[in-house]
Amino acid sequence: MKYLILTFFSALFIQFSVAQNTPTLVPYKTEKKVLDGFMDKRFGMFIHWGPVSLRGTEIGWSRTSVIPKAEYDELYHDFNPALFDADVWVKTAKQAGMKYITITAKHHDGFCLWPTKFTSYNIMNTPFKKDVVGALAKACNKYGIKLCIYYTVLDWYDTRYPIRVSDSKPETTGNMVEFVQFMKNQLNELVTNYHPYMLWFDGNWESPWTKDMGADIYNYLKKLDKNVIINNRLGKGTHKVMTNETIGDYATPEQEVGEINMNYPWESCITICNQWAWKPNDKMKSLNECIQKLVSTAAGNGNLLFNVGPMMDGRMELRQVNRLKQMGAWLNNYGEAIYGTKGGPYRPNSAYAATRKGDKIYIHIFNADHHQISLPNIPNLKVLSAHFVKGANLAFDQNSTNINIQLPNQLPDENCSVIELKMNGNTEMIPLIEFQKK
Ligand code: JFZ
Repeated sequence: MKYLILTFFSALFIQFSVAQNTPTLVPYKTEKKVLDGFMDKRFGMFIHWGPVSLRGTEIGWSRTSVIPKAEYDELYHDFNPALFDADVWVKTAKQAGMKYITITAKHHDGFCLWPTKFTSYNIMNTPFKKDVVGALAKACNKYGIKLCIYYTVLDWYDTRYPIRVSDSKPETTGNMVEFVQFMKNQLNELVTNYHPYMLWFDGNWESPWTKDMGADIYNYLKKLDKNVIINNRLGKGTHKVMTNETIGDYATPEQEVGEINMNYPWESCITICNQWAWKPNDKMKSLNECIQKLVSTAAGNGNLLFNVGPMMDGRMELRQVNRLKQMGAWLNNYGEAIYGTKGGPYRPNSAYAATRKGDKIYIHIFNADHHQISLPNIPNLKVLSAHFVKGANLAFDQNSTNINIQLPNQLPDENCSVIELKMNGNTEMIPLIEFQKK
């Protein structure tokens, strides 16, 4: 009887404390200066990789729909990327002008690229037997690149997660209390062992995941490392913008350049080819498209997380590496107009984009079919000089409605030429202006 009463009261107490502890608010918030530092970086590398590269189908999503799941789940026994070299990946990112790398430590298929103690479905049980996340952390440290970790909240492999295939109804066999504890254990390993700069959550759209779970994880992580940056896919709602349902520090538009937004941080994730994971003969974006994505993102005041899917042997495709190097070569010339700048003051369009820093405005030209570029005037500021970045001075005139800049017959860069306008005062507070129609 005594025991029964005790059980009754402790059950009540547990109930009560669970209810009390359910965090609907996020008491911790990443400091603005930490987020500003992140946004100054502007360009990062997304890497989607795992045993699925043996088949060349999409990571996570092809399980069941393309590859029978019993077969998909056995692929890791064949995963032996003998030519994986973390230094080569990190050097490739560096040569591309990227400042951070985000690796899929765990995607929707549940496979873990680090030696986690909490599931045997991990890299140490492949013939490869090497800690991929650890090797990247070390190489990133060596080359001054920030390591970020992608970790999805859904897991179509682990039976504690109640949904087995993408959009089916929850099964009754799952247990989200146990699953969330498993996540915390794994996140604790990741944060403690690799000290990631940022965590990139995903998979929050399925019904077992709630906003409160997101807030609980956010607070848990912030207690482990108050400076770790967290994307907005930890709460609910759209990824594209920040809403009341959002938990996290910044918005994550996917496969599109985000809208210009000076109010909160954002990062577009876009693939260099079509698929996230490697696909043989996947269509690759032209250099022109790649540079436009990068410039339009920076001009909208956002970052670009540009995705590469390495092959099953551990190498990135040569044609993709070469494309990245071409982007790096462009950034070598025009990086001052990208890194550490703000977007605007003009709203980017398909012909022009703008960035600004201090008393400078950079005008990026994707295509100009006139010998003059005519910008709406900026009231109360005077143009002191105009010249191509790393190039010739340009004739200009300024009146109450326009700033007109004369262009040569041939622009210096075939993908995107950049003009620096030096103004007689700070440009960073200028409200958004529309470019005129060409
Ligand atoms: C997600 C992942 O599923 C994808 O594999 C990749 O990792 C990307 C960065 O993020 O993309 C999504 C997100 C949501 C849906 C589809 C793909 N959705 O709701 O259908």
